[in-house]
Amino acid sequence: MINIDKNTFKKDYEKKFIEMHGSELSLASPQSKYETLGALIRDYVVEMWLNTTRRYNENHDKQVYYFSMEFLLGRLLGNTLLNLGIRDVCRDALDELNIDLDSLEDLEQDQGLGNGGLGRLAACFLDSMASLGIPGNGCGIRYKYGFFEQKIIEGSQVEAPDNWLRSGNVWEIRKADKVEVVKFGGEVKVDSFNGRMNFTHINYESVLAVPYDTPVVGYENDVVNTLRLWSAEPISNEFDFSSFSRGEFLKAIEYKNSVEAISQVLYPEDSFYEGKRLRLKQQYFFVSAGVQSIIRHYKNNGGNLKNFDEKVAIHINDTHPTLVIPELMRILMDEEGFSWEDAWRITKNTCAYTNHTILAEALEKWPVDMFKNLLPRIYMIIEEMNRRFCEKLWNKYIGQWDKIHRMAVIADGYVKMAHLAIIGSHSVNGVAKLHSEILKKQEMADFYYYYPRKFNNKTNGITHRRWLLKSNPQLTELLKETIGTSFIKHPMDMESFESYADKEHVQERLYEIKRNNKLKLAEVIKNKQGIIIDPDSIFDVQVKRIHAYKRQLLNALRIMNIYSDLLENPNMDIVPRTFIFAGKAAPGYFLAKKTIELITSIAEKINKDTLIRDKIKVVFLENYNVSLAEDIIPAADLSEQISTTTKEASGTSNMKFMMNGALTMATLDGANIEIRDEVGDDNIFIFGMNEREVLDYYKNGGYNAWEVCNSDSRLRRITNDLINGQYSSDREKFKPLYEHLLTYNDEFFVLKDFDSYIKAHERVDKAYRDKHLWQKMAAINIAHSGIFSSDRTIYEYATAIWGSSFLYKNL
Ligand code: 26Q
Repeated sequence: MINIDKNTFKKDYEKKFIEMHGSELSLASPQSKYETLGALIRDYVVEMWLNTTRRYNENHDKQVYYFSMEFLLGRLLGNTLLNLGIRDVCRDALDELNIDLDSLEDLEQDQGLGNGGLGRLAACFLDSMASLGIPGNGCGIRYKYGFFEQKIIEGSQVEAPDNWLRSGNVWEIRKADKVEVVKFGGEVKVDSFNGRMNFTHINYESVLAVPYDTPVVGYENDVVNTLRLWSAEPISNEFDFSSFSRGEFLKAIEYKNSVEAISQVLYPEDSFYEGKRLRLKQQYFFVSAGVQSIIRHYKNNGGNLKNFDEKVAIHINDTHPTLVIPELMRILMDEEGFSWEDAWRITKNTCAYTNHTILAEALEKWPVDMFKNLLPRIYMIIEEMNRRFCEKLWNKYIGQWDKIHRMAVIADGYVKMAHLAIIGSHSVNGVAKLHSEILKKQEMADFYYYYPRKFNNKTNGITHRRWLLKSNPQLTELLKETIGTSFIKHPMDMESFESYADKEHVQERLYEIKRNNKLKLAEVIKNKQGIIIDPDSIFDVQVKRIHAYKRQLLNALRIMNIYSDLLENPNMDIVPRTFIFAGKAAPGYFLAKKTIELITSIAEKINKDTLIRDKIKVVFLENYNVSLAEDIIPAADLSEQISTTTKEASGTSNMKFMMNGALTMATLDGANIEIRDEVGDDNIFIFGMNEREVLDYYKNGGYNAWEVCNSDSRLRRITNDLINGQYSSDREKFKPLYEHLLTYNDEFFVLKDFDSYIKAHERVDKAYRDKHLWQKMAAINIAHSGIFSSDRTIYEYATAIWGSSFLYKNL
């Protein structure tokens, strides 16, 4: 623990300021005050960081490496202070210097190196690993530009680059002495020596991988783990300056640019795969650098590669880092002289894979020609893995060529990454119970029957430190006052809050806290977009990536329906509502962008209609990111989790909302099912088709959107409003959405679930009118949210998959 009092902190801060800026603190800019604070905190952390690393090395603890293309950390200052246990001291000390900690925290740029759920999950996992004292490391890419910045211009999404490193990053340390070299292209020379085949990679292009380390501070436990992100740089001897004088100027620049492109930008694609060569390059780049550096460290620390798998666990976050498997094989065989069999055993015991989606369009597969050309040796290894695997299949499934073809790693001219990940790992997991079952029964059934014991479930979680302690201080206070502080280290203890659910004074407090959070969000919305919203209306929130399967369109149609009702009857007695949306669409995803246009058009129309007297308001908040989520989620009354059943692998915002006392409007999809199981049917609003009905439609067909539409006058009216100029003078504008729903028989069944959605919202209105009932339901949700702490999730990964040692069993 850092033991520091206010006065020492003040002195340290003033000293640090002068050291960095050589000028008077009283005249300083806010940015320089923020940078000083960041640098000071980093100094505090460094010693603990060194100690943690030293202890891991001395104990030869088993290390976990979480490989992920995305880490969506958000801001680090507030949470680092919180975990160090010095946020209050720091706040008081700065107060005395007339500096407001909150406004300094607001100056930090979000570290937005992720698209959505998968990237944020990786960030929550890092926090939980450190807080449980698990020797755990993150490994990823230091994108120069993170996830794009979204601007809404005339109602449409416009993308701008996220230049998050513009003013530097106080949290990272460039480790110039820990660089690795990654090789692309070229050919493989094969010869044999003493009966052993030798593979030599020649004529390749080298890229320098430079690591930047960020400390990951555990909660009040002296643990500081490491997130290592790799940046691509040209190798100076290949970027040969003498070539300039030989007139090869362009070639040299081309080399430099092509290398730097590798870590230039995060692909803004979520749940959709495109066979882009640069993305394959990104994948091999960070995987190769990561695996090489793990092995280098392992050997330097006296480790014997024969028992590598006993001392190292590598986790593969979706298929994106699957090349870990052939890369580890390559190093063990080509560089360390292991036999195929030994290398394979070690690799399989080391690696574990998590699947995050069942959407077919998200499954990665790479064209063989592209693959071979970029990674010739890795391709050879995969070919051999495939050959051996298919041989086993032939022996087991004699004559079942279809099945063997379906399961092969290389087929139809593609390398199938999920198949590679499954055969090369000892564990394959889904991220919620339903999702894991669907993987076993449907998507990966062939593999499940072949390897029944590999498959398991690890329901996702979220770190309650960021999503409760940090983002909702007043609720945290109430919990401390009622049930004590044990829930902080043991989130499952939140369950004892349930006995307070009936108590009127607690209900009152919950109401007040929610109202304060709503006022704060209303202020944010006013400042950001100039819209005034009513804090006494229901804050009805859907924030997440914009995607057809998540069905923002269903939500939009409902609002259109309420609006037409109000136009007919302006005095209709409804509970006032504020509909809040936020989320980014992939830049090339036409229908998602149209959906944003529709929502902003509805907002435009409704918000200026004075006849309905502020009964409803619609807000689309620009540029959804982690920091905005921290403002929105604590202020929500209702959380919209309305994906087509079977499509949302888990969802994690559903857990964040629940923990903050929002009630959930949900289909029985992903982790919503487990939330329902926790709180009971009376404390959640469930609607829509179930798994069986949806799967039946997919299997047997029979969905007819026209029929559903024509038999419901409300649907006829609102679908018509999409094309009759009601929301845009350009009648063509929303026609693609209309056609998607009707002409193309929408595969996500929006119209089919409409009626049941409306009815569920009538139940919401009824419950909300009873203030005590609503707060009681909220309390029950809060009380049952502890199981969705990522501490629980990580505990399960660590015990059942990684075999980690623990410093703290915070459960
Ligand atoms: C793949 C290939 C090429 C380009 C991009 C991609 C790509 C990038 C990101 C594919 C998928 C993603 C992200 C997926 C994701 O965020 N999935 C979500 O993961 C969460 C954590 O498990 C779940 O809660 C969500 O249900 C799931 O949608």
